[in-house]
Amino acid sequence: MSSSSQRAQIQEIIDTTEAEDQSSTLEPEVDGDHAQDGDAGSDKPQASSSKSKKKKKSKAAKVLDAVRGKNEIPQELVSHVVDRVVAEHGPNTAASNEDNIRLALEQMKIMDVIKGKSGVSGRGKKAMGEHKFWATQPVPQLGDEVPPEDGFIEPSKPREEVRQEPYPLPKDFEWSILDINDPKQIKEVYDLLSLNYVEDDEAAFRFQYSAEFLEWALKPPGYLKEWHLGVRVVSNQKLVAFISGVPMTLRVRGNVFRASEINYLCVHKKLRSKRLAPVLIKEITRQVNLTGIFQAIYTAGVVLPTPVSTCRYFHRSLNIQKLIDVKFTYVPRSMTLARMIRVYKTAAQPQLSGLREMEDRDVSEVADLFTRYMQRFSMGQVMTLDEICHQFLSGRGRMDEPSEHHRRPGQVVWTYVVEDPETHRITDFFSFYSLPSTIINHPKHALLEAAYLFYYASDMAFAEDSEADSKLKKRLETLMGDALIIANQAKFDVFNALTLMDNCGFLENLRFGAGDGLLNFYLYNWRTAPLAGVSAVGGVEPGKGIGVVML
Ligand code: MYA
Repeated sequence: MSSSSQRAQIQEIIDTTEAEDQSSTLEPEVDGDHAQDGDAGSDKPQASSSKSKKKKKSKAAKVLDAVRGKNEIPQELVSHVVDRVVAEHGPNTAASNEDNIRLALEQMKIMDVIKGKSGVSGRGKKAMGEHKFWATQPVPQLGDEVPPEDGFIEPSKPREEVRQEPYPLPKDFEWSILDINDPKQIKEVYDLLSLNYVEDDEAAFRFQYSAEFLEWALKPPGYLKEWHLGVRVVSNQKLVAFISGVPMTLRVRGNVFRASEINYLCVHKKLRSKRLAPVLIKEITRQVNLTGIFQAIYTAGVVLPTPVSTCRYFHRSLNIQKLIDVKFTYVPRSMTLARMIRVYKTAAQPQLSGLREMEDRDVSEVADLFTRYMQRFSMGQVMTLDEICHQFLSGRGRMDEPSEHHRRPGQVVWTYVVEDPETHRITDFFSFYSLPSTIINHPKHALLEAAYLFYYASDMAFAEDSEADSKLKKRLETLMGDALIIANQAKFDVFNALTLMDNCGFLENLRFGAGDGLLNFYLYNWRTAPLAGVSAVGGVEPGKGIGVVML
């Protein structure tokens, strides 16, 4: 980026922050002026909902033509749905009428665009010229051809050629390297994220990463404190923006390299749309480059140039009554609440014999199983023993304090192994982590307790007979069935999983439902052909392109 365009960006931040400065604090507040600033969200529902309604109307008007015009629902899709409906409900229902089905599909498509899940021209893409920042970065640009070979986009530089001084911030702001070992500073990150981090489209739920979770996620072996980067207001030292990276080894198809996993990019709601995010991204890139690393992986709900894969969230309801109360789910017309509760009830105890919590003594066997299993996927994380230990054990919570409902104080990750009762070998393992969401402005419930499927493996994948595939599918179904039982015992309300790894094979039978949310995977400064996520790519089945789970 040229220094003059960079100056223009900084100027934009200076202009807006001068206004902020007069109010001296940066607490979120909603007022008319603020809404006109293009603030992306607010704590007060009236302001944000009236704003999003405005957006919805104009989008809806644009989209009707697109959906009804050349983007018609294909006849094959309509026929396929008719066949499914007839098979399930018989031929003589209103639901099996072809016109009704076409109309319903059109409405679903319109709703997708209105909710921002897809753009008029596809998946929320902006025209390339509109990505002023991303157009300058070493990432594949939207519409680029599939690369003939994998490799970097820009070559690595020697340390002395990497920019030595931090990128400038407006005069009222300063960079701050956060010390995650200091409980006060981790609490500051927690406070920033819990009020300003990712929300759903309707601003009903917002991720609430706990301080213990952040400590676990931000301190894997070899972490660098310089990659925990904050922006503070000079006058009162308030933390108003954050971005982080952690080191990891990534395999993309046949190439293995050191990379940075970038996460928790967050700008305070009052400083949105001021082009601060690009400055944070450039500064973390500089910090990462200074350590000799030039590649990164990151995920986002938004479509940027250019996803290497896209996965869909699936949700397995556990606490039906609460999920209905908070409108996370609803009782379908064909069901009653009582029946729904019955259908989603999990068994009282796990089913697999030999299932137990992972312990320190299991690390090398789990590492071996993990490494072999991850070869199934086009892209995966390569982990050392220390990393296995960190990812699966260090977030177990305080071992010396009593646990309640299968949850220790401070526990963020649950890892279970299956020990063969005869050979005592570890044949399988699974893990999930706790990531609750604040339920915004709900009179009764404050927190949605969500478990997210993390890594797993089964040695059934290495069976050599012709039945191996279906045996693995069955085994994973049982294994994940037990994960659901444990999550239910630990009082999670919902269990979430993405369409990655081998997940697509068990989601439906275990009664996961497709969610609204898509998660895009990105690689920085690395070119490779698209990887199978929500859909199959080049003969690779859905999910099997992605073997990296980002926290
Ligand atoms: S994903 C989670 C992101 N966080 C949230 O969604 C929390 C709530 N939202 C916010 O805090 C703000 O809206 C954020 C943007 C901070 C997201 N990733 O400052 P702006 C581009 C990348 O005016 P704001 C996660 O943590 C946008 O397209 N870029 O916007 C992974 C535009 O560029 P362009 C994003 O709304 C992060 C520009 O920023 C994202 O005030 C991976 C606008 O800037 C996004 N999620 O702030 C980061 N959202 O004009 C990349 C918007 O070109 C890492 N933008 O379209 C890259 C690798 C770096 C290391 C490399 C090492 C080798």
